[in-house]
Amino acid sequence: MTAQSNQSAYFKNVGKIKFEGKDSDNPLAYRYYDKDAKVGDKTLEDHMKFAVAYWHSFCGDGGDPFGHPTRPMPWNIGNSAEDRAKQKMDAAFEFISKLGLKYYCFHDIDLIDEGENINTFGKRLDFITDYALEKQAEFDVKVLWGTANLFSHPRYMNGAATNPDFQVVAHAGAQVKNAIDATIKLGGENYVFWGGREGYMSLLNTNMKKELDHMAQFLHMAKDYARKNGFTGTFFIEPKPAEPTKHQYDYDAATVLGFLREYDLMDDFKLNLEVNHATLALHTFEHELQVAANSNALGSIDANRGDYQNGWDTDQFPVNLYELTQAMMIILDSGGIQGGGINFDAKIRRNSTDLEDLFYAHIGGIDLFARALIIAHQILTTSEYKSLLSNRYQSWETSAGLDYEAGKLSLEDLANITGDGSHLKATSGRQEYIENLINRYI
Ligand code: XLS
Ligand code: NI
Ligand code: NI
Repeated sequence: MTAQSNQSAYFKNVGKIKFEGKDSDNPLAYRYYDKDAKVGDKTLEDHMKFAVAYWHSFCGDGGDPFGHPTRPMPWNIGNSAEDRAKQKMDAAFEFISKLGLKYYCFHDIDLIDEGENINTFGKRLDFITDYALEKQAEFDVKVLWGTANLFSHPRYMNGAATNPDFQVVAHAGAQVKNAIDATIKLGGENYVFWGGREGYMSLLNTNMKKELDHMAQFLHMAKDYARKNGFTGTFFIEPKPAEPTKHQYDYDAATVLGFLREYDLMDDFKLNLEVNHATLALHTFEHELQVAANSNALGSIDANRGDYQNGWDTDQFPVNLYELTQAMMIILDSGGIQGGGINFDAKIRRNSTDLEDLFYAHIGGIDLFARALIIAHQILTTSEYKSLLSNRYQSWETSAGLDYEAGKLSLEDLANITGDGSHLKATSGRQEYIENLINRYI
């Protein structure tokens, strides 16, 4: 803890995590994340804007459908919701500042328990956000994004903005209004919508078109309210194909972009892409990044990884350098993340029960991102990679190719140009050659 704070430390065995370089064998040090080091024209810290996810790190207790909580959470005691919320926040800010990070992300219900109704919850949010403002100032920590949890409470079992019952939609609206107020009050840079229950289990009881129209209406109302109240940040939609519903409306990046265009939301919304959600949709993460970047909508990232042997959102911390390097190549080449950052939407395993495990997990993830970014930058700026890629499309630089791209050719023209087709030759895609190139830089 810093000298200013009079709270007792929760992570007593851990001090401030420092950069010690790649030869360090200290498990509680950064080996690659030297936050002030420059990659290209930006520091590592500015490239990545790492955030800690309040829910996994300070609320998740290790319980699963087969077993009880396992996790020691010394902050989770106290007589009142207010006491518990303050202690949790003390632990969170101690953790974030010891990691040397600048951001966190939250759902409304992560900050404090809801209580008996939406009015109680509103008052409690006012209380805990007052405290959060003090902590943010003390530790120089900011909100990357806020959101409302519209999926845990039983009232949302049939959906929130897409609920068949208008009264539930109205309740969701009240909750989002409060969550937007909280985000604005805390200076949040972005606001996220992840549609946990926005989708369906069976089409037999679902009017899909009506639900999609309602969801779009809801997003417009949320955006209008936030703008009216001075919010200048970006709204993000976080795609996920399934879980908890069988068919999530925000299936993947391409689906969400189609939705945003259909309902005229592209000016205010971008995408928050999560690694494990991409792989659940049977895409690579870099595919999702590229789809978003194509539409100038690569807003933010939820960092984690899935498990290739099962089909769940396991939300593990990232460990795969080759895969992450490919992702960072897309991010760098498309001009970077727009407005958001890299939020560790990841949880330690149920049997990781030392308080320090949360540090190891984040240090590993942060170092991996730093390393992947440095390598990706080298590949893009010093290797033959970019020219290999552009050479593959060289034929488009001919006058016929340029005419095609400018829309000046017809199918008859193509038939004339190709003649009898006898001049076509096989051109290798050289995939293995390029795969080896990436590995050389790693
Ligand atoms: C769940 C989502 C969730 C969002 C925020 O799978 O990843 O954690 O990021 O509601
Ligand atoms: Ni997420
Ligand atoms: Ni997820």
